[in-house]
Amino acid sequence: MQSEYGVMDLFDDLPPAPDDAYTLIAPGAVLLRGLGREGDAALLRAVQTVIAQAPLRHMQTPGGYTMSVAMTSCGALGWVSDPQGYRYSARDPVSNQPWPAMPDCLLALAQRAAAQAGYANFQPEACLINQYLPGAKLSLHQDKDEQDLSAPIVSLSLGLPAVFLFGTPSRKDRPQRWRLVHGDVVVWGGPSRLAYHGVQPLEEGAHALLGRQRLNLTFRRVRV
Ligand code: MD3
Ligand code: FE
Repeated sequence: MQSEYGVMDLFDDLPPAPDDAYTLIAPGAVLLRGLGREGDAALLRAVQTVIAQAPLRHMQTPGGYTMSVAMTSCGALGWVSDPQGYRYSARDPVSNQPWPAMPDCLLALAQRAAAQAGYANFQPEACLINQYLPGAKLSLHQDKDEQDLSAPIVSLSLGLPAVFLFGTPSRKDRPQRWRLVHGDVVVWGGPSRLAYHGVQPLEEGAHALLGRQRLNLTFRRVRV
C-alpha cells in the first residue's frame, strides 16, 4: 500500500486498498474525506432526534470549569461528568432515562468507516455528540476511559470547519494541525488511539445546512 509515511508497511494485516478519499494522517489514523457528506441531511435529522430527547448540555470538568462545548450522547452508554469525575453511564442524568438509541444511519456510517479503515465488526456502544458554537474549543486531552482500547474511535464532523490538533501519545510532542470540514470522517485506532488531541476555538461562520455551529460525533466501543 502507498502512503506518504510508508508506515502501513509495518502492519501485518494491511487495511483494504485506499480509494481517493483515504488519507493516512498518522499510524492508525485514517481520514475518509467527505464520507458523511452524501447523506448529510438524514444524518443531521437523526442527530436532531437525539438532541430532542437528550438535550445538549455544558458539562462541568472535574476541576470545576464549565466546558465551552455542549454535549449529549446516544447508544447504550453516554458520557457524563459530575463532581466524582467523568464516566460512561447507561442513563442520562438530566432525565434519569436511558440514552436515546443510536440511529441506524449513524451506526451504519460508523461501521462503514471503520471497515474502510481496516476494522471489521466495529460495534460502538456510545455515540458522543459535541456542539461547537463560535469560540468553543476542546483542550488537548487523551480518550482513555474506554476499557476496550483495541477498538478505534470513529469521528464525524458536520457544519462549520474546525482546526483539529493531533499529537501523539506523549503530551510533549507538538501536535499536527488538520482542518476538518463538513462530512469528514476519521478513524482513530492502533498507535493513534491514545494520541493527544483537541480542537482550536471555532471561527465564526454560517454553514448552509447547520448554520452557525459545528457538530462532532464520536463512536466508541467502551466495554471489552
Ligand atoms: C484521536 N472530540 O469527543 S473528534 C472527544 O472534534 C473529542 O469534537 C473532538 O476529542 C471533536 O473526545 C475530536 C476526533 C477524535 C476523537 C477521539 C480521538 C480524535 C481522536 C481519540 C483518540 C485519538
Ligand atoms: Fe477526545
